[in-house]
Amino acid sequence: MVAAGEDDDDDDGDDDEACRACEAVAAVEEMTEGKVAGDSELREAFYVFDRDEDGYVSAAELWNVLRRLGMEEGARYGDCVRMIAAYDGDGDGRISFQEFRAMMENTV
Ligand SMILES: [Ca+2]
Ligand SMILES: [Ca+2]
Repeated sequence: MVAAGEDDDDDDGDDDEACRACEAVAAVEEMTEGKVAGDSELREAFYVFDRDEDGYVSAAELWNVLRRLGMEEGARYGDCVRMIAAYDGDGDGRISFQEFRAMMENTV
């Protein structure tokens, strides 16, 4: 038996959020020229996002970078918050380098 409402769920959001995350990943891939990035390349990309160099990428930092990359349409602040939340393994509201690396490895 198929649960009612399944279609509604599919229409509603998860794909969309994955797509937004892909934009961030695509931006990083562009920086690393589409290669599978090594640790040092990932770290470079990470510091592009980590504007204040505190070792974490916040939603505001992600938002800033995506806008600078010309993704104003796709990157609203609320979307960045959700993107961060999707990969924020320890729930502190920001992306550490380890979480960033996991994000890249998951989406590529
Ligand atoms: Ca930061
Ligand atoms: Ca975190």
